[in-house]
Amino acid sequence: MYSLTADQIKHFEEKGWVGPLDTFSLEEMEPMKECLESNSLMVEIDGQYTPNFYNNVLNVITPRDQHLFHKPVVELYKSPKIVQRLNQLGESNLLLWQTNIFYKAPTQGLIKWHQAIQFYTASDIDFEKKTLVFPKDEDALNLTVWLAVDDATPENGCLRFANGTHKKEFKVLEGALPAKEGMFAGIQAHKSVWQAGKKYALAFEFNETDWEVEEVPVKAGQIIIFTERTMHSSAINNSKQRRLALNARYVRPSVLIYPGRLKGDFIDENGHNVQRHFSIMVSGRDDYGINVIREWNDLDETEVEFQTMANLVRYDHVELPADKRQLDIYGLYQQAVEGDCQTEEPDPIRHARKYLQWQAWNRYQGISRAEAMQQYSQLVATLPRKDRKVSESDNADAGDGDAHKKFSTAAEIQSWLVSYVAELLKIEPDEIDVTTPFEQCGLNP
Ligand SMILES: O=C(O)CCC(=O)C(=O)O
Ligand SMILES: [Fe+2]
Repeated sequence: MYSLTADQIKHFEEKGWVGPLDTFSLEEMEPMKECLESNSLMVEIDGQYTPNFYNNVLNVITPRDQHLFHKPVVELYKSPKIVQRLNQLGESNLLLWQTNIFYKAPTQGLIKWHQAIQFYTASDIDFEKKTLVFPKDEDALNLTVWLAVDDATPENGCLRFANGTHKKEFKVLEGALPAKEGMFAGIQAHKSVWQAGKKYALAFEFNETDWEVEEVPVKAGQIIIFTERTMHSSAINNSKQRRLALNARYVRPSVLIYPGRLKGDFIDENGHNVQRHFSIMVSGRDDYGINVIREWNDLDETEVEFQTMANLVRYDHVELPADKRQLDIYGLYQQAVEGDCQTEEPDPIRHARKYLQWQAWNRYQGISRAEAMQQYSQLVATLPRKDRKVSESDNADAGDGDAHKKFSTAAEIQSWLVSYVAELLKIEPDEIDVTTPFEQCGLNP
């Protein structure tokens, strides 16, 4: 039983947060760490390197809700080591509804003072738009569990809390802070995704000198739990290494999550389409029936395979082939995600590449999205891997442990590819003629 001591509960009630709490060993953290590292790509935005994460259920680049697709992430947040402690603080019926990645590259990462509650009861896209509707006769409860993936220190920008602020709601100053100076402007991934296209960010009437501020260093595998009202912030990463952390939010099932859904409005406050979003009951039961609650996402096998293969391309784990087949990959991807091409024919002279891509997409006109997904997966499976880092679901699909093997020669790569392709085509490996290019192995339409 992972329980909080009476002193820890008192600390939480008085200060609005408790931690650091020993929770996971480094070995227990490893699958999640490996998963996030292989499913991200460092990109340069405005001169700063930042990881891009793609959400395979919501189909958008975002550091949010990776747990909807990646089991190593969700498993940690469903763990009794976390949930039993939350039960002591909140109540027995809890839904896990959101996770976020906070990646601070060196010299980045200032996060200004904020209270989580305002992000969900107002919004920085539209102050009327809400993410959570709390029942009128209940105290709002939206607990955050912040998990350190790397050690967080005062030098690299660990969390700071303003003790006792959870007992107060701070006034929101509408239209006072331009979006580019908002809370999360110090983290490129958040700025370029969450604040993109917005005019204003949330701003609070809050002065840190009025409060006792406490900085909380945390070791990898430890958590901090805090409430929806506790004011928190974190400083710039002044170290030479990244500072990676993951948080999750939990509410009671009586809280309506994404109320717009009921009216067919699936665009949330970050501009993400949440039609396929779901919450996970991590303890107790749901007596309300107002939310989309599932054990796991609704992607079928074909789509999981497709997303896994698309991640290999997105995260640069495969060598892309030269032109024609690269265009096939593009065309199949578009057909799989969007169906038939509806866009206008680009000018072949002025936008030559766009025109070729448009043509490639149109080549698959009329085939179903599932068929396009299958063809895409088969095609990507033939591409040589750049490294052997693969996602968890990909490991599971390989099923024979081969996914961990390191290849050092072209012959080894060829032999692995041949057996893999043979398996896909349901033929014997020696039926594949390795002297002719793979295009002739029946993988292409
Ligand atoms: O990781 C950080 O520094 C900030 C995290 C945060 O704002 C949160 O978990 O709500
Ligand atoms: Fe926060």
